[in-house]
Amino acid sequence: MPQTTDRPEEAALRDGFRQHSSHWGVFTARMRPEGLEVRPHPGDPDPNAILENFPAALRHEARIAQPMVRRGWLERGPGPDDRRGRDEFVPVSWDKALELLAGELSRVRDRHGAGAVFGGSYGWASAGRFHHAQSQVHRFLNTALGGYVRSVNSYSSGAATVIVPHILGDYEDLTKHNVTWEQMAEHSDVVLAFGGMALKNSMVAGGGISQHVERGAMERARARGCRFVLVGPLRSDLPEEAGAEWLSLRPNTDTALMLALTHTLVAEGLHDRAFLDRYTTGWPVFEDYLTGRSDGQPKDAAWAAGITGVAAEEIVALARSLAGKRVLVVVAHALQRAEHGEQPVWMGMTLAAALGQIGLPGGGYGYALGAIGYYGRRYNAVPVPTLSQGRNKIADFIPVARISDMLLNPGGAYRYNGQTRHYPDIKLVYWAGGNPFHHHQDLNRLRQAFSRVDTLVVHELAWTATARHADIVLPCTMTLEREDLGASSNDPLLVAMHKLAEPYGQARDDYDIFAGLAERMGVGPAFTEGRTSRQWLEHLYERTRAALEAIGAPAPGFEEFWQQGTLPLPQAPDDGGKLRAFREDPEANRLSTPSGRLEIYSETVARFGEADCPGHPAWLPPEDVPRAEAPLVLVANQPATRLHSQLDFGGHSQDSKHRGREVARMHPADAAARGIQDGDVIRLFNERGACLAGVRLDEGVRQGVVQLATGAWYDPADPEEDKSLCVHGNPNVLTRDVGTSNLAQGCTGQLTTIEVERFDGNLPPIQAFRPPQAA
Ligand SMILES: Nc1nc2c(c(=O)[nH]1)N[C@H]1C(S)=C(S)[C@@H](COP(=O)(O)OP(=O)(O)OC[C@H]3O[C@@H](n4cnc5c(=O)[nH]c(N)nc54)[C@H](O)[C@@H]3O)O[C@H]1N2
Ligand SMILES: Nc1nc2c(c(=O)[nH]1)N[C@H]1C(S)=C(S)[C@@H](COP(=O)(O)OP(=O)(O)OC[C@H]3O[C@@H](n4cnc5c(=O)[nH]c(N)nc54)[C@H](O)[C@@H]3O)O[C@H]1N2
Ligand SMILES: [Mo]
Repeated sequence: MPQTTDRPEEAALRDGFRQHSSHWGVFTARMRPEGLEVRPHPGDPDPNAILENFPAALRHEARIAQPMVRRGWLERGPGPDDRRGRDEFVPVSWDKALELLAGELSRVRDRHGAGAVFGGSYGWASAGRFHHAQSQVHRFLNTALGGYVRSVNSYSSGAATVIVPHILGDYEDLTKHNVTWEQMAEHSDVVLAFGGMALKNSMVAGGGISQHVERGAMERARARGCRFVLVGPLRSDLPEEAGAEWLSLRPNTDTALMLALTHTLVAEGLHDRAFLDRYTTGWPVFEDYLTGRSDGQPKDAAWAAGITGVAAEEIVALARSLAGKRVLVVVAHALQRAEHGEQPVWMGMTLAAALGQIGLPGGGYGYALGAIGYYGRRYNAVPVPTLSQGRNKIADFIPVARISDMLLNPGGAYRYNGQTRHYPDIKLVYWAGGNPFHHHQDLNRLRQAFSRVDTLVVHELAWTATARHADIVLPCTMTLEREDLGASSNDPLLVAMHKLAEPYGQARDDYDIFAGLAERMGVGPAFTEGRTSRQWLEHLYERTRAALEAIGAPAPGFEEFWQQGTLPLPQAPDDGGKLRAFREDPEANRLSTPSGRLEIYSETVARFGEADCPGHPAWLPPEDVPRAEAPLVLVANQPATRLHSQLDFGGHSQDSKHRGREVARMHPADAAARGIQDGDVIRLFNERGACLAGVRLDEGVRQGVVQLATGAWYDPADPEEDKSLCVHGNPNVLTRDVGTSNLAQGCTGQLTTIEVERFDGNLPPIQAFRPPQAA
């Protein structure tokens, strides 16, 4: 029996539970004959049900048991081949697989140079800081080849990452060291949330967190009298306890609404002129645009009503109600994952500036607050462990979401952040820790793109569509099968991630796979530095330990930490970061923009001369708008029951499916017009592709909108066919593969236009989780 004096953690550890961590939270678990038993961290006020995907996933047949090589590649050697994703696989030994791959890497390096290898390898992989697949693959390619073509920015925030340095300063300062949940609970009068702050999203945090704090904070703010206004197409984007007013608008029209709110403030003299004068640059140019002096069109409420579908009176009333209040303007990542995604980011900042609250506690601009669990918190006072990736001698890169463009147009020109660049000629693509068949748009085009390379190498723990399209598939362990260190820069706990189970089949750690390859390529010691995995953990831990010791905090040696299972990390004060300091003294604490101020007009951006991203925030009508053949807007947002595509075969994710398919939601009126009933299976389609999904009718979905989360594994009815129907519900067969603009070239996967119909045919089986045929 546990003694009552035990910390709950200690009691749990004594019962055979071991500490571990994941992007969906810290937990303890133990292996039993009946399977894995998982318990969330006892200190977590709002534990995450996504943890429930682990038990069924651990030994699921979707796991990859042994190295495999695609038959066509094995028989005919490297080269472009449209059999990828259609061919059989031949099981091979590890020795054979590593020998083949070491030979192919050397061939490509010697014949074409490291600049012909794409090692961007975008993806979330797993939470441990050492077995971090992306760091491992980059370190390996740097060591073995001298470098690789990388990718920059993210699918999360492709547009924001590029525009924010021009207009506000450091992106991390804005997202990770700014307005916190604590400040909101205590100070905000109004939270105006564009795209909301759904609790399902903040349940996830890269590197893992021990406490999910969002739910309590919104409750406390509301109890104090804070008003929440949700702007967006789905009522569920703010939790019930926020008690939010729901302002439903047409997707991708927020910039027009923000302009009209600002217009009303200016027209009625309610904007904060003193703030604009002291802290911003370029307001007069923008004001000419806002009032219509420069283009003849005032961006007033009547104008915006026609674009957004929100009544003019409602816009005016909202604007008036904001003036003089401690307002926090929140803009979700989702808004910038769309055509002209730079504009809502820029206009959100401009609206917040006009309200004059930037830099005050609980006020100003909370870009992406609530999107991920590590935003809106205090920063740790000590660095967390990270693996060095070495030096990449290849300067070439692509904006991450331009992967298909790159593979389909070697040498082709494109614009990015003021430059004209050219796509490299890629022969070999190496992926470890990501799933392009989850994250990329227009999957039928991606299939074509992957058919152009000589060789596609994938390390995976399960048979994702990406693994199925590879030439060489190397099975890796999942996090539960190895030791690691779990930590995030904004969570006060370092976690000793203990091994909970033996590797599945012949799976190996990414590190061991790369160490074996490095040895065969004559660079073994340079890659491993002579360390075992355990020795690496001790080595990486030391940096954090030394930093703790330096500030006089408890700094146990590795063994003690490892037995203890967790180590508290001190945090920096909740001081509002650079924006607070800037407000207090804009001369001493200049922002890192060219002017040192918030740039409402940017000379730099104007000089780039892009029609799709002018020198100040502007309403730019999107190309992809509802029309006769595609009258509905698809919102392809983040899934509640898993992280992206990870462990879609796990219990919690599977429980959320309907007749085995992902569930879409639509308004009852749109359904009735198409003879669709709750619980039917529907076909969603447009000129790029089609997929099936179960359907739920929901009045919390704006009319004209269909919501289908990402993450159902791509499952073509007939892989031999081009544009085959995805029978499972992956929305990326429908989305468009175009950049946000010539400025950022970010991902635009959140929205597209579609039609839907009831599916009355025989329901094709779900095959995505069955291992492919082995020869
Ligand atoms: N339409 C549309 N598309 C989107 C989005 C959207 O809003 N709409 N959102 C985008 C966003 S924000 C993101 S971040 C991306 C996410 O895209 P990804 O990060 O690519 O998605 P994940 O499913 O997390 O892929 C991680 C993969 O790593 C594997 N993995 C886990 N652990 C390990 C490991 O230790 N080693 C190796 N080798 N592999 C491992 C998992 O099995 C999984 O297949 O998707 C983007 N795509
Ligand atoms: N459970 C879970 N949580 C996650 C993830 C996950 O896979 N699962 N992924 C994580 C990752 S990597 C990221 S980057 C973040 C992403 O964070 P976000 O991009 O913010 O998350 P989404 O759920 O894609 O979108 C949030 C909401 O924005 C709304 N929206 C879409 N278009 C518009 C629009 O034009 N205007 C307005 N006003 N609203 C719009 C949609 O209704 C949608 O539900 O989420 C993280 N959190
Ligand atoms: Mo993301």
